[in-house]
Parts: sequence; structure tokens; C-alpha cells
Amino acid sequence: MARRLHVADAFEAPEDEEVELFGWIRNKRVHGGLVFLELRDSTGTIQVTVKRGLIEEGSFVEASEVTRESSVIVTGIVKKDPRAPGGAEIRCTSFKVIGKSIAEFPIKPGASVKFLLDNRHLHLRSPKVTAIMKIRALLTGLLHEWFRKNGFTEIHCPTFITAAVEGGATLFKVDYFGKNVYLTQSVQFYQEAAIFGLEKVYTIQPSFRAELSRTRRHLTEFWHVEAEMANATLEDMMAVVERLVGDTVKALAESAGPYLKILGKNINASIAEPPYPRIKYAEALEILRSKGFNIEWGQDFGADEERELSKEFDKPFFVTHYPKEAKAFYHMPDPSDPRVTLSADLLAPGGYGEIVGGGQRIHDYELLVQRIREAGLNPSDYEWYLDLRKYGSVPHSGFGLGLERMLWWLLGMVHIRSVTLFPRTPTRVYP
Ligand code: NSS
Repeated sequence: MARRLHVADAFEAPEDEEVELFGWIRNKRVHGGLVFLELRDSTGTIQVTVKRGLIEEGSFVEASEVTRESSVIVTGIVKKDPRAPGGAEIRCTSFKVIGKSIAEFPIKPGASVKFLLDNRHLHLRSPKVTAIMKIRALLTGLLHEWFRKNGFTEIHCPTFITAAVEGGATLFKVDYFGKNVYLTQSVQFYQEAAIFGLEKVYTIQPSFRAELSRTRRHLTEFWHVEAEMANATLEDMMAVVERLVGDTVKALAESAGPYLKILGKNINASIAEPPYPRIKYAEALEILRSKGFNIEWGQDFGADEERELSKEFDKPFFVTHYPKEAKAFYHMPDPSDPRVTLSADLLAPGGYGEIVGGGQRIHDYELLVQRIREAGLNPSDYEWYLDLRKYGSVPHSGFGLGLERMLWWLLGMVHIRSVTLFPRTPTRVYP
């Protein structure tokens, strides 16, 4: 009996072996008594030739009439052939349609970006989107592996929240049995609670931002890789981020080869090899001013500023010590210069900009109350969060990394939405 193989394994199978493949018809060309099919599965695409006379006539007719994207089972002989894409093809001995495509497949070469996004549920089958999703899954696995190997416990946090973590302007409001609650922007505060039992925790789950900014790097729903550590300083946090990014990029470069090839891309692990340069906000401000940006001290950097700044670097780099005004209330003021905070963002080089944001948290009760008030917020909305500073408080630090931002940079995509299965942006919640 023929071995049931995946396409990638069929390329490796010995010449003349009879194999059985399951997949979808990506393309068909008919030349008289010879039909060329492109058969696609989750591992790749292989050419299948169906020749009249070498196969039962009924099967030949079925193959010559098969519609694009029909699902089929093909049995055939493996033939190495340098003329075939990938260097091998299947000479069909039996052909069976499982599910016929009953309408013309709408995705065709030259389709517009909008059309492809409107038909994302169908476009997902393309080898390129499949390759991106494989790389995304590899990276997610590597991040989990890294945290586990380094003593972090995975925790799962709520998505419904009652008060802002990263400022009220980007909260999505949800009706919760007549009460207003919000979708989480970050699990940071829950992680801060969890470190008092678990010390080092991490979470990979979606965050939501009602961000109307239509940039190439913003999603309204993104996957957030967050970690928090008890008894850790800003320096400790940067050391963790540097190792996490450096190690996972290296491992990804080693394992994603076949998928990168489909995309015509390459990841050179040296682009993320630690150590990463560190500059203070004040220095970054000087660089930007020298490039003609007119920014006041205290202003946060937007997409334009980060793009220009990150063109100055060929490796990820930290921008540290942002002014209080530019950061959320929970950031620890620098004891040696209280105008700035013990914060750090990691920016990807080459125009990509921020992929990680984090820093040291305020662990003092009075100081946190004061900063909540200064931010125009109500301490009573943060009662449980303040409680954490009442019982055995400890200096602690953490960070959040945007999974899509990291992939967007590593794959050199134009738009961040390309690395998501079904992107969520201000103008897109369907399909
Ligand atoms: O707002 S952050 O800079 N920081 C936080 O949310 C902290 N509370 C995280 C923490 O310390 N636990 O967001 C962190 C990262 C940021 O660097 C981006 O990589 C990503 O989250 N991020 C986004 N990715 C895609 N789309 C949007 N809108 C977005 N916002 C943040």
C-alpha cells in the first residue's frame, strides 16, 4: 500500500516509491492528454502529472476537470525531475476529489490589498501566509521555552478590567451587566500581584488598544508577551529583555529556514546579538533635534521620531530614563533625577521602532498614591493595586513585548497586520 505522506516528505521519498498525498489543487494546466497539477498542503506544494492512458480514464477526466482549491487525494510514483519545481514530481496513478470547489476561487494574482484583507479567510491558504503563521508559531514556542527555562511561571490573567494601565485614552469600553468595564491593555498589574507568590511570571495573551492612529505598526488587538520579576531593577529587566530577544531570534533563525525561503526572506541572528546599545531619552532627544525634529522635553516619541531614531542603529537598542510626563504613573522616578523614570523601551533598528516597553515600578505606597493623583486619576480605583505596596513591598520590574511588532521587524513586513491571522485595526473587524 502507498505510504500517506505530506508534500515536504514526498520530496525526500526515494525515486519510484508509490505515495499517497492529501491536499488542495493550487493550479492546473492541461496539455492534451497531460494534466499538470500543483498540489498544496500545510508543508508545501508539489507538481503532479496525470497522463491519459497511465491512469483509469474516469480518474483522468476527474483530474482534467478539477477546479482550483478542490481538496483531493492523489496516489502516484515519486520521480526526481530537475525541471519540476523543487526537483521532484508525482506521476499520478489514482486521483480522487474529496471536496469539489463549487465556485471560482476569488483570489487571483494581482488582487488588491483590500480585496485580500476582505477575503482573509481564503487568502490564509496561500503558501506565503501559511509560512508567516508557521514562523509566528515557532517564535511563540521559543518565547514560552525561554521563559520556562529561565525560571518564569506562566500565568493567565483576566481580560475584563476596571481601570486603565496605560492611560484612559486607549481603553475599549464593554457593557458588563450594566456596569462599564474595559478590555485589558496589559496584564502588568495582575502580574505585579502574582510575583508576591511566584516571584517571576510571564504571560502571552491578547491586549487591546482603542488606538485610532492608522500607522503600519498599530493593531487594536495584539498579542502581548509580558513578564514581571520581584526584587529586580531596571538593569535586571534590560538584561532579561536582551537575552530573551537575542536567544529567541538566534533560535528562530536556526529553525525557520524552510518558511523564510517561501517568503524570500532571511533572518540573520547577528542583527539581534547582545549587547544592545543604551541611550538616555535626553540623548535621543538631541539626536532627533539634530535631525530637524521640533520636540519639547517631556514629549513621548511617536512613530515618526522612532522611525528616524532607529535608522541610526543596526541592532535593537534601549532608550532609557523617559521623563515622567511621557510615561504611565506606575513608573519609578529615578532617585538621582526625579524628572525622569527608571524606564526603558527597546527599539528595533532600521526604522521599525519600539518593540518592548517596560521598567521599574513604584514600590512605595505614598509615592504611588501621589503619582496616581498627579496623573489625574483616583486612588480609590487602584485600591487593590495599592494594597500590593502595603504588605512586604519589594522593588520590582517588568516589560511588555509586542509579538506582532517583533515579527513585523524580523520579517521586514510593510504592515504589521501581515503577521496576524485576522487583523484587527480601527477600520477592520471582519472577517
Ligand atoms: O504600552 S507598552 O509600551 N507597555 C505596556 O503595556 C506595559 N504595561 C508592559 C509591561 O511592562 N508589562 O506596550 C508594550 C509593547 C509595545 O512596546 C509594543 O511592542 C506593543 O506592546 N504594543 C502594540 N503592538 C501592536 N499594536 C499596538 N497598538 C500596540 N501597543 C503596544
